[in-house]
Amino acid sequence: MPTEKANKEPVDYTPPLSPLETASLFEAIREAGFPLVGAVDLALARDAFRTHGDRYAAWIERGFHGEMAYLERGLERRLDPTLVLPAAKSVVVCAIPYRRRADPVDPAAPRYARYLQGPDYHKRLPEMLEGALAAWGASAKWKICVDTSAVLERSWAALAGLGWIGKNTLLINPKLGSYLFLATILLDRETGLGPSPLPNYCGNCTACLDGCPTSAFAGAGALDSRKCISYLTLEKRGEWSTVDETAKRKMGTWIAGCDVCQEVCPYNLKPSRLDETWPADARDSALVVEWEKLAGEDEAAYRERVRVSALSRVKFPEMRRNLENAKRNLSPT
Ligand code: B12
Repeated sequence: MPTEKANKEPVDYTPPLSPLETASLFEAIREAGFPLVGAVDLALARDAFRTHGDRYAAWIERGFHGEMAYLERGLERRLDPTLVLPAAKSVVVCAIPYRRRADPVDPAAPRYARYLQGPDYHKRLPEMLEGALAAWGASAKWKICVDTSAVLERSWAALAGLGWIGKNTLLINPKLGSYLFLATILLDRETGLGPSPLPNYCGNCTACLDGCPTSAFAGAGALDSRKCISYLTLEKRGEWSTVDETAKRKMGTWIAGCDVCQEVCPYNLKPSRLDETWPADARDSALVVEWEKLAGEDEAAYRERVRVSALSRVKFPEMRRNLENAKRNLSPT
C-alpha cells in the first residue's frame, strides 16, 4: 500500500542521484577535459547562497554594472536558479584552465586578454559538457549555462568548493589559479552534496587591488565595472564619454579585455601542468597584433576574422575606438 507521503509526491518527483551516479557524472565531466568539478543541492545551499544574492543586489544598487542592463534585468533569476530551470534541484559546477601560454609581452603591441585564445568558450564548453552528459547516460533533465545565462557562476563554484572568490572577484583555485572558465549544469536531481566552501587564501595580499591600472576596485571583492578595462573594451558600447583622460591613458595597449588583476596574483605565477588542456587551434588567428593590419581592416574583414572567436562580442566601431586609444597610448603624454 502506498504511504501517505508517497501519495503527496509532486508529479515531477525525481529521485536523488546515488553516490555512484554522482561519481560517474563527475568522472564523465573530468574525462571531457574539466579538471575541476563539484556540485551543490539548491535546498542545502539556500542559506549560504543568500549572502551571495545579497552581495549581487547591493552591487547592482551601487550601479557597478554600468550599462550591462542584462545584469539588472536578470536579478531575480540569478537569485533563484529554478527560474532558469524550474525542475532544478542541484548545480554542478565545472572549471577548465584556459591559459595556454604566457605571452611574451611586447610593450608596443596591442594586447588581448588570455581568455580570448582558442575557440569561443560560449560554444565549445557546452559542446564538451553535452558530450559528457550523453556519456553519463543517466535519466535527468539539465540546462548547461556558460557565461550568458542568468546564473551566478562564481558563487556556485565557490559553494561547490572549486576555489574561493578573491579580492579581484575571480574564483581562485589553490592549485590552478584563476585563469579558468566556469560552466554550470542545472540538474533536476539532488546529489546530497551541501556547500563545501574553501577558506579564502588571499590573506593580506592586495596585489590585484593595487595593480589595477584604472583603480577599478572600490574595495576587496567590489569591482566597479565602469572603470574596469575589461568592461570598457568588451562591454561598453559607443564612446567612453564618462571615462576621464587619465584613465584612458592608463588603459595602455589593451584592446580586448584585461588580465592585470590576474597577472599580479601570486596564485597565477607558477605555471600549471594543465595549461595545455584548452585547445590550441587556428582560431588564434583572430587575435591579430600587427598595427598596420588592424588599421587597414574594414568591417567585413573584421567580422570574418572574429566570427569563430569570443572576440566577436566586440563590434567593429568599438574595436576602432579601442585601437585608437591603445595606439595613442604608445606615445608619451
Ligand atoms: C558581468 C561579467 C563581467 C563584468 C563584471 C565583472 C564582475 N567582477 O562582476 C566584466 C565585463 C567587468 C567582466 C570582466 C571579466 N570577466 Co567576466 N563575467 C561576467 C558574468 C557574465 C557575470 C558576473 C557577475 O554576475 N557579476 C556581478 C558581481 C556582483 O559578481 P561578483 O563580483 O563575482 O560577486 C558575486 C560572487 O562572486 C560573490 N562574492 C564575491 N565576493 C564574495 C565574498 C564573500 C565573502 C561572499 C560570501 C561572496 C562573494 O557574491 C557576488 C554575488 O554572487 C560572469 C559569468 C556568469 N554568468 O557568472 C563572467 C565571468 C565572471 N567572467 C569571467 C572572466 C574570465 C572575466 C575576465 C577575466 C575577462 C578578461 N580577462 O577581461 C574579466 C575579469 C575582471 C574582474 N576582476 O572581474 C569568468 C571568471 C572565471 C573566474 N576564474 O572567476 C566568468 C565566470 C565567465 C566564465 N563562464 O568563465 N566580467
